[in-house]
Amino acid sequence: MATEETLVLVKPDGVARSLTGQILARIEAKGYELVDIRKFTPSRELLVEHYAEHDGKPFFEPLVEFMMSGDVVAVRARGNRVIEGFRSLAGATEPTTAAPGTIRGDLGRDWGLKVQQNLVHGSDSTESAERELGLWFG
Ligand code: IDP
Ligand code: MG
Repeated sequence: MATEETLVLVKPDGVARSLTGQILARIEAKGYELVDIRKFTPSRELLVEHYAEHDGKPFFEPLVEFMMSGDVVAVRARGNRVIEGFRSLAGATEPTTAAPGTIRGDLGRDWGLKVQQNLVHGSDSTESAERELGLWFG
């Protein structure tokens, strides 16, 4: 069986709040492998590529600004159905309504800002995962 890979990002709010270890521990405890990990402050160029699908939306510029405001931890995670599995671990986009038990539901805060600072990113399809892993680890 082909083993799948996904891109997980611990966003700057997660790194600044020292939640990286807790977040990665949940991924490992679920049985996924942390194949590669990098910590750096991403460039605008990388983020504009990464979030290309959201270009033109009202939260696009605040999102890019937020993501380049500090270090991000990028993770290549591997496992059976890890793309869907990590999205399930992460929970819904909005921290306020994300289910308890999920990363965003348990740890995410609503800061009342223009962008949802929701701790993590996870690729949403095999195509996105391949594209995003190329951008962040290529
Ligand atoms: P996802 O991260 O759950 O896949 P997307 O819809 O792909 O959510 O949006 C990318 C990121 O943009 C979100 O994680 C969040 O940080 C931010 N975002 C999405 N929708 C909104 C919104 O309506 N207002 C503010 N920020 C948003
Ligand atoms: Mg998304």
